[in-house]
Amino acid sequence: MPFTANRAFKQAPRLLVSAKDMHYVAADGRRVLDGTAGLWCVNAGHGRDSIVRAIAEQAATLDYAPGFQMGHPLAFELAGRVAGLTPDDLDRVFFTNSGSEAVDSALKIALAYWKARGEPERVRFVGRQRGYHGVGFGGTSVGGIDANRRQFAGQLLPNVDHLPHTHDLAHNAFSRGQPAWGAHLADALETLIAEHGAHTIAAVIVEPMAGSTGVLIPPVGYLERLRDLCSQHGILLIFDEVITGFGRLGAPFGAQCFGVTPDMIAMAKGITNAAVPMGAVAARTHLYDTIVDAAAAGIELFHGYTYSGHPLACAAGLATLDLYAREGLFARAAELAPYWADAVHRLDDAPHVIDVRNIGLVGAVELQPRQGTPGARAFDVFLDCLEHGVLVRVAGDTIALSPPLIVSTDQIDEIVAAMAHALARVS
Ligand code: PXG
Ligand code: PLP
Repeated sequence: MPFTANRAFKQAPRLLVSAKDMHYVAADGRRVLDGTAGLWCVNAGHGRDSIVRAIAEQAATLDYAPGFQMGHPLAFELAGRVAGLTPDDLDRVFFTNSGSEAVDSALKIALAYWKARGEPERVRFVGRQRGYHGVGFGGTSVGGIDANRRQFAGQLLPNVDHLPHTHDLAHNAFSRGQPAWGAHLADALETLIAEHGAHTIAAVIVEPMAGSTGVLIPPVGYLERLRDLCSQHGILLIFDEVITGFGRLGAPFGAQCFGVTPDMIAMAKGITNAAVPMGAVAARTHLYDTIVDAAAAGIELFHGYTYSGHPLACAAGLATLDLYAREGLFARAAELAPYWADAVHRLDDAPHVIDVRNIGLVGAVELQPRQGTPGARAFDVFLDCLEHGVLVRVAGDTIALSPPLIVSTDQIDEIVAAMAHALARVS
């Protein structure tokens, strides 16, 4: 099982058998309120009729079309629709099947770009401590979660550096929205540039808001500083928006929420409301043009997946983007954000809590770890909430909350009440 304690799970399985709108139904028949949008991906809520219908109709019309040297219209239509949501000229879209594949594709596009530009020595990647960029060898290498790297440390990509993360409770505990402290941490890129030379650095990749590691919100001015340094030194900036894309922060992408435009965006999850697996990379037009124009006749980018632009995923994606627009869900997330902030910060004084942070429709409650057993207390909170009918997500000693964007204010209160009760009950 993926990222699961297999032995413990098989002793006491937790199974979900159906879902509609804001609720799952567990195998024992109990309804469970979804406080996590699945794994940050079901942004429009579950089992939405228009998406279900689009997938069913597509399966009956064109189940699969080869994507190598062939195409089908829906992939181009969806690429155009995604380009309509991305900032500036990030208008060239490459489809993958997951966020991990989107990240690895973005890293390869960066290398192909510099080779096409005649700067093949630009191969170095810079990630960030505590970053999560999926589980491919590229994503694992630029990622900065120790536990995810340790088992594979002997064979990760060479020429990778990591910026420091921005989480420091001495300075930014209990922030509402972006913390005021920490922009200077972006200056660590200057040290790496001084050490290796900008001419060796292909790209910097960061999550604008780090999700998996326990929700780290960028300090005011931090992303701007990274952008400035990258522009100054000709380094590509990649935002990994697998979680922050498609409305989670009250805008189509984190790039718009924070007002900082990268050169590529990796995305997945919410692109199809998770109904069919799909990811994508959006790149600035000149990246595409440079790679294509520099190539001899024939294939320009030696990269792609059997299921790139799969018809069912494209149908689900188009229906999903229609639904987001029809229901104004990105704007809805922005409108709910202040209510959400007030609600999650009611947990500031709950037992064991050492930090509460929020942005858009994301909240995080960080707990004092139990002596000698990191993560155990948070896991008990997760189990308690689940037992009482609310799904939350554990990342180390942090509980992450990220409900579908259709959540009601009553349901927000229900999620927070379940957390409060669980925190009062766990030891
Ligand atoms: N980048 C980022 C920023 C992600 O959050 C990936 C890449 C990889 O995507 P795929 O589709 O290959 O899983 C992710 C995925 C959690 C959790 O609970 C987060 C993710 C996946 C599963 C659980 O925080 N993020
Ligand atoms: N496109 C999609 C898919 C959306 O969900 C939204 C807003 O929720 C928008 C565009 C922007 O819509 P508006 O112009 O109403 O802000």
